[in-house]
Amino acid sequence: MKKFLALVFVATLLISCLSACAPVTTPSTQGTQPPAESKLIRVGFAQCKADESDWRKANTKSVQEALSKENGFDLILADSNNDAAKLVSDVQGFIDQEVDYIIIAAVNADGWDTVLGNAKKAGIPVILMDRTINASEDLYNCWLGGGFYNEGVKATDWMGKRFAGGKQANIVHLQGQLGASAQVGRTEALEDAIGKNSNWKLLAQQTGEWSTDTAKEIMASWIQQYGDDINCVYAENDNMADGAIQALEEAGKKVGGDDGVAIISFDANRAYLQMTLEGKINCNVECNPLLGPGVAALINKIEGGGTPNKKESVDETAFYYDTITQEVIDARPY
Ligand code: GZL
Repeated sequence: MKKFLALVFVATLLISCLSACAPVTTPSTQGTQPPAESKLIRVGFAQCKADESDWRKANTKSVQEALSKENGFDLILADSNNDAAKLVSDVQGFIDQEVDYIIIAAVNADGWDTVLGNAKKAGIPVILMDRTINASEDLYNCWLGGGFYNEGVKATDWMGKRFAGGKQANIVHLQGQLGASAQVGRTEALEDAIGKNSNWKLLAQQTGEWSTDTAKEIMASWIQQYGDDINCVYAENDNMADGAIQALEEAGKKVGGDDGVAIISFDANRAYLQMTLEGKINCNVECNPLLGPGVAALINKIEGGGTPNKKESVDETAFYYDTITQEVIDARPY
């Protein structure tokens, strides 16, 4: 009998051990279905020009991915082709369609009072993404983007080191599309720094319209005019910095590095961080285009009855030819 009881005890112990080790099977969850069409939050997205630059492509993709049907949104994209008047009429079109929210990536900082007044009358919340505008703060719910003036300060701080000890800086300045807040902020930072440094001289300034080809043509004409006097290019985005580099190299000029024409750029897209690692771009200041998740969070906060801060700027950094590494670049999301 004792043997029998011992066997039962061991068997019981063995069964309980085996069941404790068995994999825990979670009940199979139904595939998550996006909400019914009628439940989706309809969002009108007025974009400057969806494919204008590497930055803009990454920005457009970020919004489309974050405001997907799976995430509960019905996103309608309007592309103004960088035409400020068309962008305003695109916003009016969203008001007429009675969307639930409007996102604006403004081509120009001016010209917003009337259409935003119409959005307010229609009770449609407006979120400014990326660019700021010159309009009363009660005409939009919030702004999410980069600090353009501070980006420019990061660049001019580096220039201060490059041209330390009174070394002459002869600068050519490729501006973004005139009137865009990114252009305004980055230009103001350079002009303020030039005013503070008597050894800095602005040889030429012109908009390259954010475009590689336009910047290349302008830079080629400046090389004809100023030749070897040019020792610094301040380009307000990566695409224009690339155009300037192409023109300089085709003219046989040394670019970047310790003793070439110093190249300043903005946006820090991956391909141009590679050029920074190669030493062709000396200082590349980040401007984060991945604003989609932040915009989706702002809309969800308003949907939930919350009030977002009027301004939410994203953290940004800068990269330098003599400290950047391939590991840093490989870890970057764009
Ligand atoms: C910056 C963004 C600028 C980029 C350019 O937030 O508005 O516009 O720096 C883009 O590349 O065209």
